[in-house]
Formats: sequence, structure tokens, C-alpha cells
Amino acid sequence: MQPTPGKPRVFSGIQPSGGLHLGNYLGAIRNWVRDQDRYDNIFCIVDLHAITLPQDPTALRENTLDLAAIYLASGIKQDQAMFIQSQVAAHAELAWIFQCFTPVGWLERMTQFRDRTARQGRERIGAGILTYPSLMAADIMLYDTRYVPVGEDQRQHIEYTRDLGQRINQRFGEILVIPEALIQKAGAEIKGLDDPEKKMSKSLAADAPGHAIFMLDAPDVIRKKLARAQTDAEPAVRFPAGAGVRNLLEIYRTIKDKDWPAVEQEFAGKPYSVLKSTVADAVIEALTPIQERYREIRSDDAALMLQLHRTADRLAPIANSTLRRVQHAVGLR
Ligand code: ATP
Ligand code: LTN
Repeated sequence: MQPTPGKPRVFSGIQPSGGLHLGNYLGAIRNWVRDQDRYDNIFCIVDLHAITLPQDPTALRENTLDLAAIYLASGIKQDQAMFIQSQVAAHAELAWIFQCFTPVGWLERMTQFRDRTARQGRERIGAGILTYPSLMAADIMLYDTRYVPVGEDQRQHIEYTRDLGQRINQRFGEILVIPEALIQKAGAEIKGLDDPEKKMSKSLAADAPGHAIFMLDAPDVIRKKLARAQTDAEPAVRFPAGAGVRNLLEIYRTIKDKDWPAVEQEFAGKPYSVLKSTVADAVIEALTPIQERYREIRSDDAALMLQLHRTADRLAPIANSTLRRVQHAVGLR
């Protein structure tokens, strides 16, 4: 597959490590869908990243198909490249080379690694959590990517990717394209409903049922979760608002494409019950059509799998040509 002339390459990915939540949708997928015609896109299901944490094998296979179906149901067009990371072997091969050119100190300083070791201890997590960013750098640079649309939490990983790319280019000549993060202002860091200080995340959702709204949650579940979302002791919306209220307003304004002054005008003085039910209406309206299309797509898993395999076959030569370039530069070929 040749890059479409004139359109810059975009690459992004999500881990099939559990149900997708509103943060994944508003911080990533929704932006991919909106901007897809401006770019030459590759959307990846990063299953090799998912196994950096323990996964049940059956659930991982199921989550992988779910994620593909959610990409399409959210509006990623059939002709865009969507594939499973582990089906293109070059990702793991380039990641190995990248690890060898990465100082351990860079990896140990990554927030994600530090959070995980703080939570679980160094003896209880796999080395993949440490080397995770090298695999992500391989994903991105294998396809000469210009832009990587992600949420705020991934900024540091893209900075690392750039630093590594520049380090390799300085040593071996201009063999890698240096990518840039594309992080939108709205929706880049949706917080947990149970704790607006923490980013909404799949891993925290596993232990706290009220933490996240999942993209496949039924409307009554969405209403219940929002009704219980943490706010504060004020009787009604006031500005500047506390973190919990701000998060609900951020969800609302991102879905509705509104700026802060419009939202402040709309909600100032309204009781929290009105705020919560209005946000619930907006979320349900956005997710219902996605859920309907998702069910249709998942009714034919064979067709979905075939599409994923075909795309991996189409992308492998592009990935292999970058891999060969790097292998040759470092003296492996
Ligand atoms: P985990 O908690 O297991 O790390 P996650 O929920 O962070 O998972 P990822 O697969 O790591 O999900 O992220 C997929 C995409 O969603 C990335 O682009 C990431 O930046 C974005 N994203 C994740 N959480 C949020 C959030 N709370 N707000 C906005 N964007 C988010
Ligand atoms: N690390 C990312 C997922 C990811 C990714 C990528 C995102 C893996 N490879 C390449 C963009 C480009 C995450 O946890 N959200």
C-alpha cells in the first residue's frame, strides 16, 4: 500500500485490554473519525501492548475483535487501514532494536512505569511495562508517521519517540521520520466519575464500577453512573466550578463541540441534577448509534477478521522496508 499522495500519515492505537470508556472515545477515537479524510490513516489494535499486563487469553481475543468493531462503529471508514499489531512481525523486531538504543534511565523515568511500580512493586510487574515505549516508538516510526492523535496521557511517550528518532538519525543519518503528537484541547483528559483527580482509565475501572462510562453501557447504566458522579457540597453550578463539575462540563462540551463561555452560560445556577441529566442525554445520544452499529458488525466476526488480516498483509511491506532500513544502518544486514 502506497501512502496517498499529499496526505500526511497518521498512526494511532488503543490496547484491547478491556471495555473502551468515554475517555478513549472523546480523547482519541472521536478525533480520528472527525479528521480521517485529511490524513492517510493507520489505526492499530495494540495487542502486544495489552499483554504488558496479565490478560485472560479468551478475553484478549474477544476484546481485540470488540475494539476493531468499535473503531468501525464509531465511524472509521472501511477503506482506512485498521489492523492488529501482532499480525505484523516488524513491530516486535524494530522494538528490540529500539530498546537497545534507549538508555534505561529514560524508560525508568516514564510516568506510566513509575505509577505501576509504585502501585505493584518491581517484583510483580513484567519487564514489558518498562520497555513499552520502545514498542510504541516502533509502531509509529515503522510507517514514517507525521502525526499521532492521542490523549494527554500519551504526550510523554511521543516525546520519547521523538528523542529516540533524533538520536538514531544523528548517529546513522536521516533514516526515521520524526512524528508529532496531535492532542486536542477538548476531551484530552477525561477524569474518573468517582474521583475527578484521576484520569478515567480501563485499569481503574476494573476495580471501581462507578469510575468510567463504557462505550457499550446501556442508557440506564449511563444515567445511574452520572447521577452518582462525584461533585461537591454546592447546591448548584457556580464558576469557577470544582473538579467533579468541571469534568462533567468537559464531557458535555466535548460531545457538543461547545466552548467554555457557552457552557458556563448554559449551566450557571442550574442544580446538579439538571447538569447530570443533561450530560447523560448528550452521552446517550452520542453512544446509541455506535452501539447499534457495533452489534451489526460483531454479528459477522469472520468478515471482520478477514478485513484485519488483509490490512496486516497490505501494511507488512511498508513496515518491513523501514525495518530493513534500520537493520542495515545498525549493521544487521
Ligand atoms: P489503561 O488504563 O489500561 O492504560 P487507557 O484507558 O488509558 O488504558 P489506552 O488504550 O491506554 O486506554 O488509551 C487509548 C487512547 O485513549 C489513547 O490515545 C489515550 O491517550 C486515550 N485516553 C485514555 N484515557 C483517556 C482519558 N481519560 N481522557 C482522554 N483520553 C484518554
Ligand atoms: N500507549 C498507547 C497505545 C499505543 C499507541 C501506539 C498510541 C501503542 N502504540 C502508537 C499511538 C501510537 C496507550 O496506552 N494509549
